[in-house]
Amino acid sequence: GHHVSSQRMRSRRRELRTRHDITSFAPQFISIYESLTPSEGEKEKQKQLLQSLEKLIIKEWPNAQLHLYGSCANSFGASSCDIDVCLAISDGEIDKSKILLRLAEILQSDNLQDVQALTRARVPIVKLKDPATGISCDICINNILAVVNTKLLRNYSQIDHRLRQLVIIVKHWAKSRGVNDTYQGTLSSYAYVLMCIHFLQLRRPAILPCLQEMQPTYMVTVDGIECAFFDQVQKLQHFGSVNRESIAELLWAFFSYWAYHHDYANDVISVRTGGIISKQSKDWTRRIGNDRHLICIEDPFELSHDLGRVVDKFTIKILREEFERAAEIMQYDPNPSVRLFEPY
Ligand code: 3AT
Ligand code: MG
Repeated sequence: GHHVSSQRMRSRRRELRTRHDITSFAPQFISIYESLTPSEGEKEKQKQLLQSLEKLIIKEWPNAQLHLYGSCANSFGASSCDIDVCLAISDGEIDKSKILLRLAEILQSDNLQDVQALTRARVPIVKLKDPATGISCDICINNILAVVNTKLLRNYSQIDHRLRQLVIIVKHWAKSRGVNDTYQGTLSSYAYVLMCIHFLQLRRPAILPCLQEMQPTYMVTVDGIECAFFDQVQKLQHFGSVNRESIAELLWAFFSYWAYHHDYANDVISVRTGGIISKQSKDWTRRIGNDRHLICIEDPFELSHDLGRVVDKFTIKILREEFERAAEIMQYDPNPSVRLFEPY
């Protein structure tokens, strides 16, 4: 089976020349993108919820701070997405479970709905729903690295608007096709964002720079990890403008890369270096415990962390078949912006 399929792939690789009319589909993709982005009204509601949470929390922990992270803060959120909040408490040694349970108590007595403390989760959180706005919210404690990686992602999105278009459409595709669920062995939204940033770093001419390779203007040390990058992105407004590719061409090339060109056996994609590095150099060539490294996506700060480690030998097949399906639709379908998002 394997031999046949790699032969099939080689022949496909020859076949796929950029579709001559690909750019004519850009308006359809742009309108899908626009229908998915949250309105100002929704953003305003999120802000209000954050402010009311802040009031409650400051009463109990006067030195605490609340930070938004994840898709509500990295600019890659679709409408009606949940908000992710990080409660930062720097009181030396803290007992996260105790704080979460106390937090749940406070929220419950303020009439928030569905309050639940998940103290045994990989990232322990309190969940809640605001009855006034219907917005759901997860609160975690001292997950500062997530706040910093959210800032990196947001800063990238401020350089070229095509990143936000690409991510929102790729996430919509992944959710429609059932390949955006780490519990089922497919990839997180965070992983898809890194794949999109990396892809735009590698276009020629490049659409995105590598912020971590530039002179740092932002530096923090979090949990012993130095996070440093150039964050004066207003100076990079024209960085990608030499490249005139439309969102339709980029989607075509993105799926074609992950379907036919990525070297799954040897390569790691690395936003940190703006390039491809080898599995060998990271010692990601063998399975260790449950880490299989079948698709390798390096975290920009936690360098030993492979965002693809949730993927197993069954789900890698599903994922690659979905990339191939998407690439073929982008190549041949008379109406790619419809079939691409068909529920699986
Ligand atoms: P959705 O719109 O909710 O699907 P999201 O951007 O909020 O997308 P996630 O819910 O997957 O993405 O994750 C929330 C944030 O948590 C994103 C990132 O800042 C952080 N994060 C998620 N997974 C990881 C990870 N494996 N390593 C480090 N940070 C992570
Ligand atoms: Mg989220």
